[in-house]
Amino acid sequence: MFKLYYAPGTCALASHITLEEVGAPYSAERLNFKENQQNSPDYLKINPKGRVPTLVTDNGVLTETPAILAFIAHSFPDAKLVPQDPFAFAQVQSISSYLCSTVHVAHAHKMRGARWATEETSFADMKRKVPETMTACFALIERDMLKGPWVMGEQYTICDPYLYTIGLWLEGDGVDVATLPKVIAHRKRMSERPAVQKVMAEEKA
Ligand SMILES: N[C@@H](CCC(=O)N[C@@H](CS)C(=O)NCC(=O)O)C(=O)O
Repeated sequence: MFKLYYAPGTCALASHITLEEVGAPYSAERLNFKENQQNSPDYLKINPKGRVPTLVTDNGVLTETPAILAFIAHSFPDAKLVPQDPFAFAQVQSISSYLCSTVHVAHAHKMRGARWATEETSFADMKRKVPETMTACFALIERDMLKGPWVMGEQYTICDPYLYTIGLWLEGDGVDVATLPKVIAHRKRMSERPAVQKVMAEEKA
């Protein structure tokens, strides 16, 4: 039995969808970011990073979305959420890492400037840059990374819920999604999946 800590509207959605896709036994524990629950003493004992997602497993605690997604996929091989072929799996990890370390970080400059600077003027400048950096990231994804119908082509993989999750931030980040027809078609395809519908309803409730 797994326990996923999440907050609505965050990158934890990718892990939540993936747990649902594979039919894993899990419970989902919602944190209230408005009350700063991610930094409560009790939560910091579980995840000292003060972030979501956190996945509590029988083997210990996992953080970092790419690691959690790969763990879930490998724990439920029948769901075939990662390719067998080593090179194809490395491609999955490459996309996952890009979403985690570049795209998510570009997005975080909108609300979380205090991670990188102290001056109010620096925050405003970082925020102004977000539409440009997110547009550039997603132009690359649209052109080079999304094979269609799924990210890796015919096989639905852990890249799909991850791209879907980060892609939900585009409008709020000031990106003109009309320039991203493949990404938007992928979002629609994802929104039709029962696992996605179930998790979205749960996170909105
Ligand atoms: N690299 C981590 C990033 C985790 C992360 O930054 N999560 C955000 C939500 S999208 C968070 O918990 N933010 C809370 C905070 O900054 O206080 C991952 O991919 O899992």
